[in-house]
Amino acid sequence: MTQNIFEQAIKAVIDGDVDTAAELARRGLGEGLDPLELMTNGFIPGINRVGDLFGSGKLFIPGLVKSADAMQKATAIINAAIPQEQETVNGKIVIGTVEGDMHDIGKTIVVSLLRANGFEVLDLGRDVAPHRFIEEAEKFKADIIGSSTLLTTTMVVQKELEEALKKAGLKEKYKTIVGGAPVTQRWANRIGADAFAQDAGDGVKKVRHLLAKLP
Ligand code: B1M
Repeated sequence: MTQNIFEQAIKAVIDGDVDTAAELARRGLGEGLDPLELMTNGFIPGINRVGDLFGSGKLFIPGLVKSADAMQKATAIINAAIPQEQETVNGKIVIGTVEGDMHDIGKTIVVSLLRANGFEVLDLGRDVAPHRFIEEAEKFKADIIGSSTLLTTTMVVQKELEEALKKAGLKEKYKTIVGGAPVTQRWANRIGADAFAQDAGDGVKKVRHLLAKLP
């Protein structure tokens, strides 16, 4: 039964079927499935398959956009169902997708899970320039700046953010965390980011570690 719903979710995303994706998200939650499990075993493998099809020239932009719409609809329904921690914990994070990059599905899942764990999060959305991450972090009195990127061509903006922080004399003030499909621990080390997270759950874990290191 559960396996069946995961398979249907994968198919709905590949087909770019927004209504079915939404219905499956609601049905899965209604049947008591854990929101993250539904995402991890159903919708995320679906959009990853779409990425593979697109990458190998078997799917084109209109199909990619339809699948992204189905994924976004399901993600919005599932994110809204993640139980929220009532008490806020100490820790403020500004997070965004870097300049030049419009991919925000994964970043939005990370934001939801951080909020669900009681962190205060300012979501800057997508296409965020390094100077804006810094300005918003200053205004929000953030502890951590998180950046996401899905394009290999925009990974460099994460490096520019580190450089901008150093130039402004703020590198010691903020911890930084980087993520996104092409991002690795090796990349984080190379650019001087304080942490890398593989997925949303890992993001929560790494944010906790970073906060524990703050003075
Ligand atoms: Co685009 N796209 N796309 N796309 N797209 C990729 C990334 C691509 C790999 C597809 C492919 O070719 N196989 C490819 C990039 C290739 C490369 O860079 N080498 C690509 C391309 C080429 C493009 C365009 C250039 C296509 C074109 O127009 N010719 C264009 C770029 C536009 C732009 O940004 N300037 C484009 C556009 C789009 C859509 C708009 C149609 C849509 C995005 C819609 C949206 O996000 N609102 C889209 C989609 C959906 C994808 C794929 C298929 C799926 C991305 C996704 O949502 N994954 C993607 C293929 C792929 O990645 N497999 C692809 C699901 C999501 C849950 O995972 O984002 O990795 P992810 O997030 C994870 C972790 O990475 C981590 O946690 C998340 C949850 O587990 N994580 C963090 C992410 N951020 C984090 C931050 C953290 C911590 C963890 O701390 C701060």
